[in-house]
Order: sequence, then C-alpha cells, then structure tokens
Amino acid sequence: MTTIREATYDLLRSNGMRTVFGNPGSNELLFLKDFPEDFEYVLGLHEGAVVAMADGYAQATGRPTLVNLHAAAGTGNGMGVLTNSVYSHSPLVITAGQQVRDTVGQEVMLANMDAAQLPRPLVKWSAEPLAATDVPRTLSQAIHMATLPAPGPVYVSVPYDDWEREADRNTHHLARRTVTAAAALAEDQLAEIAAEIDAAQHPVLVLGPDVDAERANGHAVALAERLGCPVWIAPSPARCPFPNTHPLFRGVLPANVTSIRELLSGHDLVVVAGAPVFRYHHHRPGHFLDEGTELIHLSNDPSEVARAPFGRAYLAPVGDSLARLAAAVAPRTHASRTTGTTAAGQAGAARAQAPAGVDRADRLHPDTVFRTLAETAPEGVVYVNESTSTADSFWNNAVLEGQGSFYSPASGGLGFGLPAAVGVQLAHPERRVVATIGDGSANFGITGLWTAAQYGIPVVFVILNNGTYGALRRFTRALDTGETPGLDVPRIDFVHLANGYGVAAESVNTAEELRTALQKAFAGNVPVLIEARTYFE
Ligand code: TZD
Ligand code: CA
Repeated sequence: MTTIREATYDLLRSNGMRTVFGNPGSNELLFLKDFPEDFEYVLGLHEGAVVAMADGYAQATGRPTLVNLHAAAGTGNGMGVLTNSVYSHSPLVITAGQQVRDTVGQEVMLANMDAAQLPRPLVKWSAEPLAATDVPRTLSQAIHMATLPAPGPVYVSVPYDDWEREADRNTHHLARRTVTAAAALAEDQLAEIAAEIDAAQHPVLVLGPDVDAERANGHAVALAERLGCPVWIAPSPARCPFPNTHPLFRGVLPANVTSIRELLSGHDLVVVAGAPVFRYHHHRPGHFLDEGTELIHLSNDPSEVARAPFGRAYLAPVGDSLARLAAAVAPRTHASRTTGTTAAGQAGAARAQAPAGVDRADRLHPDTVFRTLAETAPEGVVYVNESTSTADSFWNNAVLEGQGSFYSPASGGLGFGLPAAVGVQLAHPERRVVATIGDGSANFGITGLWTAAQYGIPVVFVILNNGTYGALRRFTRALDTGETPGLDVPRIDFVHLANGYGVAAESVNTAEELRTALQKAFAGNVPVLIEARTYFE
C-alpha cells in the first residue's frame, strides 16, 4: 500500500522540492515521520524566520519551495513576513498541520478553525482538502498555482490523520504532471510597442524586481544599450534588475508621485518592465507624469496591470518581452543617445562623485559600511538589505552587477532580511551572502542566526546599530509629528545575542576595525556577525 505521505514525498521529489523549511508541532509530526533521506529539513525557531528563509531560497532558486508550519498559531506568526512574498512573487507552498479530521468541529486543542481562510488576504490560493485521498492532488494543485504566472505563495492545511491513510489508485499520475505557461506578446503587440519606442524622442526605462526574477537583466541591458536611454529602478526595489555601475543607470526612483514626475520629466515615453506602476510610499500628491509623457507597462502579473492608475499595459512574461524588444527596436546613433539623457538624470555620474559621509570618533557613517563592503566582498557577492534609513547610502555605495545580486523586503515587512539571507546562502553555496540589517529590523528575524550556526550557513551579518528606528525618525519630520514615543532601541548587545545563538561576533567603531573584521569573515567559511556602530542624522 502507498500512503498519502509516501505519495506526497514522491510528488515533492518530482517537483524538485527536497528542501523543507519548517517549525513543527504535534499536528505536523506524522507528515515528518520516516522523513526521506534525500530530503533536507531546515528548522527555524520562529515561523517568521521560517517563511523568510524559505522566501529567500525560493527567490534565489526560482523554484517552488515547501514550508511546513504549525496550525493557526504557526501560520499567524509567519504572516507578517508573508506580506513580502506576495509582492516578490515568491512561489512558497505553505502547508500547516490540522488536528485529526473528525475532531476539528469540537475545537479541540490546536484545531485550526477555518484554516483555509486564515492566510487568504495574502496568499494566491488556499485550501483544506475535503478528503484524505484528495491531499496529494490538492498539494499538486498548490505547487502549480504557486508557480504559474504571476508566481506567489499558496497555503494548504492537512489533517494529520490523513498522512497514514492509503492513497487513491490514481495518485501516481500527479508526480508525472507538468504544467507549462506559454503566453507571450503576440507579434503585432510587439511591433506596436517597438514602433512607439522608435517614434519616441526621449524614451526612458524603469525596471522592477521581476526582471531579475525572470533572469532577464541581460535583456534589459541589451534594450537600454540599443536605445542608449537612461534606466531607473522602480521605487523601493526588492531586487536589482540592472547593474548599478552601468553608465546608463540613473538611480532608484523615490517612492512618491511628485519626485517621479520630476525625474521622468522631459521624457515622452516611459517603459516600465517587471514592476507595479508605481509602488508609492510617501504621500506627495500631484500629477503622475507631465502632460505629453506616455507610459507603457510590461508585466506578468494580472493584478499589477489591472490596478495601475495610469499607463497602457501588456500582460506577458517580462524577460521574453525585453529580449524581443531589444531585437525589434531600431538602434540609435550616439548623437541621439546623449539627447536621451535628461538634465535630472545624472544620478549615475553623481554616484561616482558623491562625497562619502564623514565618520565620527566612535561611530561610523553608513556610507563607510557599504563602501568597505564593496571594497572587501568577494566576486559574486549577494546582498540582502533591510536597513531602512540607509537605503540611499546603500545604493550609492554597493556594487550590484550580476543576476540575483540583491534582495530586500518587497512590502517593507521587517523580519525578512536576516533569515532570508540564510535561505539565499543555502540556495547559492558558490556565492557569499552579506546581510546588511538595521538594529531595529534585526530583532524581527533574529532567530535566523541560530539556523545559520546549526547548519553552518556562512552568511556575513552586518548589523548597522544606530540605536534608533531611523526611518521612523525621518517620518516624524516629514509628517511633522514632533517627538513620538517608541522610536529608540538603545542598549541592544548584538555580540551577546549572536553568541547566544552560536554565531561568532564582534563590534566595530572605526573603518579600520570594520575592514579587518570583514576581511577575516570573508576569508573564513562560517557565519559571522559584525555589529557596526553607526550614527543617525
Ligand atoms: N514592524 C514590521 C514587521 N515592519 C515594519 N515596517 C515596521 C514594524 C515599521 N518600521 C518601518 O517601516 S522602518 C522601522 C520600523 C520599525 C525602523 C527600522 O529600523 P532599523 O533601520 O534600525 O532596522 P534604520 O536605518 O534605523 O531605519
Ligand atoms: Ca536603526
């Protein structure tokens, strides 16, 4: 007899899902019984860290990734971080244990009431199978739902007495299924867009995280170079779609209506690829764009194209669209290349010349942290950044060139960065991962340190410790609230915290100490935490 559990592991195996991120409870033990030797279970100590690790792994591999959480309480703990997975289009297949099928109605301990409903505002699809024999098919559906465009997290609740039941005689078909999405821009749509770009005097590209997710950074570079046009990264980037050292790179668009209009002023055509139009944050209302500026939106996400308040959208895989457009548009001469650069758009040049912030006697400027990292990090380094007030400093100083070189919480839900770095490093043993994390942010995902230590996952954690919620301090100025409670987080000792979780750590106050600590960390192959004592201004 084949059990539901055996059939499920076959299904997971055939979908390449042999790394399981979880935190178990009594409802999950029968799923984990006889855990196959060719699978790896990665334990996280809090479900926020579990989801974040899995999210980092899913984004870095581009593969559906299994998460196993404990019923309602575990699911709830994971939901804060899950807000990011929605916007980073992470194909997470989240499972949670349910109590024994015929006792749930009594609301016995650890029954997950209305289980499928619990994560519903966030997940793409959610279910609890109506019969044990439908568990493998429901999980198969979940895997395909998670990965079909646009990818996103899904949720399945499974009563734990189902795992030992006999699988239906037709279950073996599931492991052999493949589901392939094929839609792409039609030839006439492609020709229409190419003609509009060719007719534009001053086109500009705005690129988002899905360019990197579709491994299409090279196509974006090809299109930009063919047009000789400036390139911006869409606001609050969760990934890096274009080399930030490229001469055509202008910077990251600020997350407000007015600044975006100003920076895109003078362009008659804006082509946005792989990002929402736009994910604003700071409320500075005004006209979206200048009169006479047209916007074409290329996205693979039906929700993204439908909800945008302006622009003409095309729903199609972004990588394929960029590759075909790069070949279809007319190459521009050098002369038109310079006119394609607006007065506002000199951020690339500015980046090279920006004076570094000045360190104080016993506190570093964030610029020093990111510059020293750029100078010491090995080739192919991947940054996971969650340090909110220092985002501009990060983009001005970090060198982000290759595919998959940067990750950050896509919805701003803190607790992603530190554990996500552990997941990214697991996915990329051949690259070195650096997590640059604010002292405030670090506490939301701090237990990720333990997993890094236990599994020997060699992330270099750099904590920028300025003793405050810097980004919120900025907001108190913008919103003119005066001093509010709850803004400072003084006297947290990250060296002791790291040691407590089994990670070697040291604290640095000067550029020289930082450089030495980083060189030592990169020379080794174990997780290390460096607390950089910084100041906020
Ligand atoms: N809780 C969660 C889960 N997500 C959030 N985004 C916040 C609270 C609110 N929040 C921000 O949006 S930024 C921020 C908080 C608390 C401060 C982060 O402080 P930090 O970085 O030390 O990590 P900076 O550079 O000092 O801002
Ligand atoms: Ca801080």
